[in-house]
Amino acid sequence: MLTLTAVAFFAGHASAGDVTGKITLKGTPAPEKDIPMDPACGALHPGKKPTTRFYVADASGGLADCVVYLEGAKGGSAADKPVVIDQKGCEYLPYINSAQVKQTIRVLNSDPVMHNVHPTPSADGNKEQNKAQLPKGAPLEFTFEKPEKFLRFKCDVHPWMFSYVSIFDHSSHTVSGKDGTFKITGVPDGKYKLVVEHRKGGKVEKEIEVKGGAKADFTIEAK
Ligand SMILES: [Cu+2]
Repeated sequence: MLTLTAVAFFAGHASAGDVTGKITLKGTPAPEKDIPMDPACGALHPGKKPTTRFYVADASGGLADCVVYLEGAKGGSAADKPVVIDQKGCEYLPYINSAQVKQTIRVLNSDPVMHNVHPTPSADGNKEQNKAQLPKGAPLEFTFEKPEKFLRFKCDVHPWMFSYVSIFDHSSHTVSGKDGTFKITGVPDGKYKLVVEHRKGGKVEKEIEVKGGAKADFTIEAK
């Protein structure tokens, strides 16, 4: 009986799989800071005090909002769906995103207030733009031509509003979820450098070998 691997070999197809793992926060970061929202935005958070979102970890230490990618990966699947960022309660959701070059980044306004969406890229070839968006206004769309880490979106009306989108020229990237886990799908067999970057906690990396998949866990130290 042929194993699946043997079938793939005889069919002449290289094998591929998912790269998965979990990122755990070590140590205790400084407490998040209260955001002094204006009354119109503050009213969208009844009974709550919005805070910064520098370190978002669950009870088990699983660290969200880490950008995870294969360094130097090539090509991969086309990014046919947009990355969607909402403005809700005068915050950008999600706070951390990843996208491919030329992939549509669609920014919504679910708020009853006006926002002004202002990406401020730093890589040559990525265009700074600045667009007002009416309350519950039509979506705005952005694309970027060059790879860039943590490309900042800000709102010129509300100086506390930020979102960061890391742009890649390949499809092997993702952002860790609420429980700190991640999954990069469809990675061809081979050796790679798997990199985890947290905007405040910095960068860690591991050499991995994908053979129909791979698993690697990481720790980020609070700074
Ligand atoms: Cu705003």
